[in-house]
Amino acid sequence: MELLELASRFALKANPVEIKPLGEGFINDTYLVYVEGSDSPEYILQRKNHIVFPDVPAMMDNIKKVTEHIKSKVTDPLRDTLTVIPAKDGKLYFKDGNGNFWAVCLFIKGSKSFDRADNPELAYQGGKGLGAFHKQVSDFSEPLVEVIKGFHNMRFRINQWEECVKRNAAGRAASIQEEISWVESRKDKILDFWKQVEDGTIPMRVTHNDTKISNFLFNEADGSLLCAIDLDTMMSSTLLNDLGDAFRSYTNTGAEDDQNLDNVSMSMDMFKAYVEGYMSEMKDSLSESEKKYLAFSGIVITYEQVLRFLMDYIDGDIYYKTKYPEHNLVRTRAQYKLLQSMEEQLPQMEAFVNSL
Ligand code: ADP
Ligand code: GN1
Ligand code: MG
Repeated sequence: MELLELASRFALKANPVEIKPLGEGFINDTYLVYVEGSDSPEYILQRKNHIVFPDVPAMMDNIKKVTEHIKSKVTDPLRDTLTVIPAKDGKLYFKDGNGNFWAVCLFIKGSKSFDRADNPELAYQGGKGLGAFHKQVSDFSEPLVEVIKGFHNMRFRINQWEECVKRNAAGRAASIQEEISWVESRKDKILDFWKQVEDGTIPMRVTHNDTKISNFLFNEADGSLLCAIDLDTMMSSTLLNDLGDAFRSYTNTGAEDDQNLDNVSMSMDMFKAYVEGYMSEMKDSLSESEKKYLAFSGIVITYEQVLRFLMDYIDGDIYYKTKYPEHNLVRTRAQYKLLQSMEEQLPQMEAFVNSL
């Protein structure tokens, strides 16, 4: 089916006239939609990956409920969160003849996004934005569907990892023994931490679960944070997962898939700025256990990302979009370099959090 025809299945304000690809997401395909009578994009059209998200209707229901909740709290409901545009039949998605699921939301004008934080002010705004988001959803009490089973559940991930290495689906395990040992040698430490989520010491809350910098929109005019986007993975989790994933993204001095490992390290300046921004919104709402593990959360999620990229390499590159044959291995090594940098700087990171 033509993209224009797909877009026309949704309740747009005018006929769609042009569609352009957008973004570098690893999971979905994202497009800008232009309509009659307007020179700028009015909507975002996305093919939601139904292999990764097995129940797209339930996922869209999550997004609709949470964004409606946020809209009731903000000053500009059309810019301060996503707006889901239903299909003409009222559903929150359209399923095409090939079994693909499509969804549309409003394009937020005057916004911009980043792939990397190159100054502390941006990191501060990002942290403040995540804090504001956590505050907005803190009293959302309806149950959310678990859109991806065990998504940031470390015990689930480590079990999945062990099965993956045993299966050795693409026959690559023998050539990456060193990389495998990076994951193996840290399993116990990560599970020791995770036990505190399992026994309730660290609370479950409504969280975003994909808080990399490109999943937030900033105001083009003044650089302030507008809102969290890419809400597909919203579900119940610990907010430490959101913080950890944000540290993994905002503090990296290199790219997530940097081939030059000398570029990659954890920037203490970005970490401090991000935490300051976050605390400006959430300081009084965190439990003692959340504060205690705040700095460590970066290690947890970066470890998980090493595991996930390497697992996908072992499986034969079936989950993440890749641009070249060894891409997942390059990603693994770059994330491992970041993990080591976080491990080295953990005492300073913890001291900073304690000083606030
Ligand atoms: P993906 O799943 O491919 O990562 P995202 O939802 O994160 O898709 O969107 C990719 C990029 O598209 C974002 O980083 C942002 O630049 C832009 N974008 C997405 N949604 C909107 C929106 N509603 N308004 C403006 N820009 C958007
Ligand atoms: C994926 O969809 P995108 O590109 O925002 C992934 C995240 C990873 C991230 C790594 C549903 O995010 O979990 O952290 O890539 N999303 C899913 O860049 O697996
Ligand atoms: Mg994204």
